[in-house]
Amino acid sequence: MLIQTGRDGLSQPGASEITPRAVYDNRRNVLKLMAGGLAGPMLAAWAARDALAQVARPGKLAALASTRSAVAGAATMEKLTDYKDATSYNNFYEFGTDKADPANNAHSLKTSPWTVEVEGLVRKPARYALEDLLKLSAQEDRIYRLRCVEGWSMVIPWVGYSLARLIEKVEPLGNAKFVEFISQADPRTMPFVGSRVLDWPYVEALRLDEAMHPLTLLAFGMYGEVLPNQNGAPLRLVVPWKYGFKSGKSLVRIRFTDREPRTAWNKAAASEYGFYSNVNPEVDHPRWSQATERRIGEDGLFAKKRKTLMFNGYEAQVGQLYAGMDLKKNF
Ligand SMILES: Nc1nc2c(c(=O)[nH]1)N[C@H]1C(S)=C(S)[C@@H](COP(=O)(O)O)O[C@H]1N2
Ligand SMILES: [Mo]
Repeated sequence: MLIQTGRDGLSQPGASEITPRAVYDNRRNVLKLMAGGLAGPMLAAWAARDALAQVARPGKLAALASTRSAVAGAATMEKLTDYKDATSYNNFYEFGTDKADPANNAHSLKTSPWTVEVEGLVRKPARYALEDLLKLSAQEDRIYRLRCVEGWSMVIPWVGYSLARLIEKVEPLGNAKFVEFISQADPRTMPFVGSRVLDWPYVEALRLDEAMHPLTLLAFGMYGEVLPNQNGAPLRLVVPWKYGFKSGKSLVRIRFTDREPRTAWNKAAASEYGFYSNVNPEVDHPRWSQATERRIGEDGLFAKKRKTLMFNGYEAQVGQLYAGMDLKKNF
């Protein structure tokens, strides 16, 4: 890197000298937008970019090039969870039920070659090689909270694009109402597949309009790199306004249906895990409250719990999807 000497002769360069031209121009555009009242989302996306620039190749996995996203998440201004925490405290039951199991065991997951079958009620069913899915749309940075039904949360910079891009490609038929997301279930590479905790493969599902919502992210990476195995490599869903379990990992099949699918957690305990599973501090889990959460990385002796927000803070963006629904009944 070229060290420039500032105008005053000391090594204090002016801002315009250390800032690449494009970045500088962009900053000016943001200021212009701010004057026009359009800056909220833009500024948030800008902050996301800045936050990301501070974590260079944290996991030393392959870099995944991405662009600033026009879809701003509510968590954009929050402190990112440390990469180490985000990759060592996980739920991925195919590798064990302890939070440390995925990081310890997921090295056996074979992520290449990888294909995703898109099928069911669509005009253009297709089998996509991972490479083709990666190229289907530009990869974007999205900072989202992930809030587990167990009461912990993280703030993660994901890399991916809106699932809507893929859905548009396959052209759902008029009678398609739901989308099912099916995870890999290979007992040779996933030691807990076959255990009795869940019915395998792990299945999650969304209503078609939820799946089409721009916030619903098909993620291929995090922290500027490809996904680590324990976080759902090589591709997963991230649905930021729902409890973490709605975001299926290591997906191999996406199926469009006319009936509400039964999902893995719903099959395991129907009274505890409903189809919608929207983050809702007013609806307790039958065995514990959902009113507060513990942010991973803030768990010192005096760390305060945080209040859980309706729809995990994304109410302005997704509240409309549930207008008129009784969210206590449709939990
Ligand atoms: N295939 C699969 N996907 C899964 C799970 C799982 O056990 N298997 N756990 C879910 C749960 S409960 C949570 S909280 C998130 C955790 O995602 P993270 O590892 O990125 O924190 O993944 C979800 N997706
Ligand atoms: Mo979870």
